[in-house]
Amino acid sequence: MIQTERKRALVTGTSGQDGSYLLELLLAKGYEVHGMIRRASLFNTERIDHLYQDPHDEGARFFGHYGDMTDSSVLARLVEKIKPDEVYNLAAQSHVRVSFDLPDYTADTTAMGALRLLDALRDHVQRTRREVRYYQAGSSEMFGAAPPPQDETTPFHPRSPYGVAKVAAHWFGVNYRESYGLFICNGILFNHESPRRGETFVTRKITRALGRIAEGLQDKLFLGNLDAQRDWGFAGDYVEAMWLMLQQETPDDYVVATGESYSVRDFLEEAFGHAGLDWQTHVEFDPRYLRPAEVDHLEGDASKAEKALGWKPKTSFKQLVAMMVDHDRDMARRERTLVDAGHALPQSSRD
Ligand code: NDP
Ligand code: GDR
Repeated sequence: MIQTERKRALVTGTSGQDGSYLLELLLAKGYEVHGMIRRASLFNTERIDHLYQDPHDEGARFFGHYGDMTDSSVLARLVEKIKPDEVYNLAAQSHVRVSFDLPDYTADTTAMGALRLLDALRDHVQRTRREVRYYQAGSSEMFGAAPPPQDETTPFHPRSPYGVAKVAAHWFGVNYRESYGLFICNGILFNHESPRRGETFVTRKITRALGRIAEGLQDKLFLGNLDAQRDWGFAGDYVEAMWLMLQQETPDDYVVATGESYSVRDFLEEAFGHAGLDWQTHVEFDPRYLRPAEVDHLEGDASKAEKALGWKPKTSFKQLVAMMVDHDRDMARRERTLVDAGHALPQSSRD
């Protein structure tokens, strides 16, 4: 019997929201997956701990490696050592408002990091003549001020250091594809959320606070601009589009979105409504959460992805909100039990 070799994937940003869903997808498809993890003084792998496999075990298919997008030598070493068939570049300083505080670092990880990885790939492919397929995690933030609906032909007009860095990473990808014939796909993904979403993004900030409010653990939620409109989908659906892009005959760039947009106020209405609460009695304005330049309205047209990849979102806005609220109410109930048992929980100020 002919034994076909397993596909090997290298994923940066493995410990993030999308990394965790992509890891599940690739492992379910039989891949050997190598995840790049950056060193932190505390464990930062909570989202992927359930996927941990002892590398000593025969049959282990997930392997973690220390690395950082700011360190070109480790990127080159990982590509050489792993010899991946597919590379998914998900690592980034991904918080838009924080990118105004950390513009240099954001550009270094998000734009230059992508370039470093592409360069490692280029050397590897030129030397070994192997085909390696590369996915770049681009963002609707690249469209910024361009009016909706946005698709692959919409000109970019980014409004933050993060958006500008993602535009650079996008064009580095296009340039390396055109210059060196590499198989590079740029995904242009609109906002996607889940119960694993970082707690400082607005959807999760709302559902976490809502759970705690329902359990009497906090009373107020401070937010910035409630008028911004976003096209929110479910992260679990979106990682499938990433994988599909790399399975095509030719590399291309695709918008991935639901085609519907809602304001932050709509999200509050839907989330608090699902829990039978009135958001207006709990939400207060804090100008700290305003951005120097805002992106007002994102709504994607993903018809190209539907036609070429056969991809469509499976989860509706209503289902997404309910999933996040139910998860975070459950989390708050557990927190309540600990508090009732006399454990004082520290309040996080990182919002
Ligand atoms: P997260 O912020 O949840 O995850 C980002 C990941 O990048 C984390 O694993 C993080 O590590 C890692 N990382 C950050 N800086 C570095 C660095 N210097 N070196 C190595 N790793 C680093 O983002 P998401 O999972 O939501 O998004 C994945 C990618 O998709 C990002 O590039 C994001 O910009 C992009 N994107 C996201 C969208 C969304 O709506 N979620 C939409 C469009 C694009 P650690 O865990 O240690 O912090
Ligand atoms: P975004 O997501 O900037 O779209 O980037 P975020 O959830 O941070 O903001 C969405 C909108 O909500 C408004 N907002 C607030 N945002 C936060 N974080 N905190 C608040 O208190 C708050 N109040 C109002 C914002 O002004 C904004 O208009 C996300 C990230 O995942 C990027 O990495 C990704 O590329 C894009 O989505 C697509």
